[in-house]
Amino acid sequence: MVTGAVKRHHSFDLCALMRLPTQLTGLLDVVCLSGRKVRSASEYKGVRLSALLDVAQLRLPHARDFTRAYVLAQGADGYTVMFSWHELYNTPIGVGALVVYERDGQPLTDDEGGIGLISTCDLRVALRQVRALKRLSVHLAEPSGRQDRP
Ligand SMILES: Nc1nc2c(c(=O)[nH]1)N[C@H]1C(S)=C(S)[C@@H](COP(=O)(O)O)O[C@H]1N2
Ligand SMILES: [Mo]
Repeated sequence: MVTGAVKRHHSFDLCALMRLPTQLTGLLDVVCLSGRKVRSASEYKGVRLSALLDVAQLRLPHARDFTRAYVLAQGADGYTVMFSWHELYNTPIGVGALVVYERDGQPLTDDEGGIGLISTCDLRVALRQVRALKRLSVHLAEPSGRQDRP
């Protein structure tokens, strides 16, 4: 489930997720870009996306390459959203970026894949909500006209 530029290609099933420190969202309106409210949930339960990355550990050619690292989160249907390392570790977005497995005290339905992702601090939450989360992959953005370092 966590692949790419990481030291440990780690697969988190529901049990493994439940062993990590949990976080609850509180009341959350899931609104699409159009302003349409997809749903209103009183609570999601999950773990921080950054906690999963901490377990997998970034694999970087140079220590400072985390500055150009980003994560793609992909659903079973291919729907993909992106988070930068900075967002996750250096802005409030990271505090609210959760891999979730429960909504309103109930496990996510099979249709939702049992595991999802939600970015609760986004202005419009529905866009970076991934149903049926299948894969997190870590990448390094390639700067154009890059000079070789000594
Ligand atoms: N896997 C997956 N997640 C997705 C989408 C999708 O097409 N596939 N669409 C997004 C969009 S645009 C919206 S508005 C919400 C819709 O939420 P729902 O499908 O949980 O009702 O899901 C988001 N997450
Ligand atoms: Mo949407």
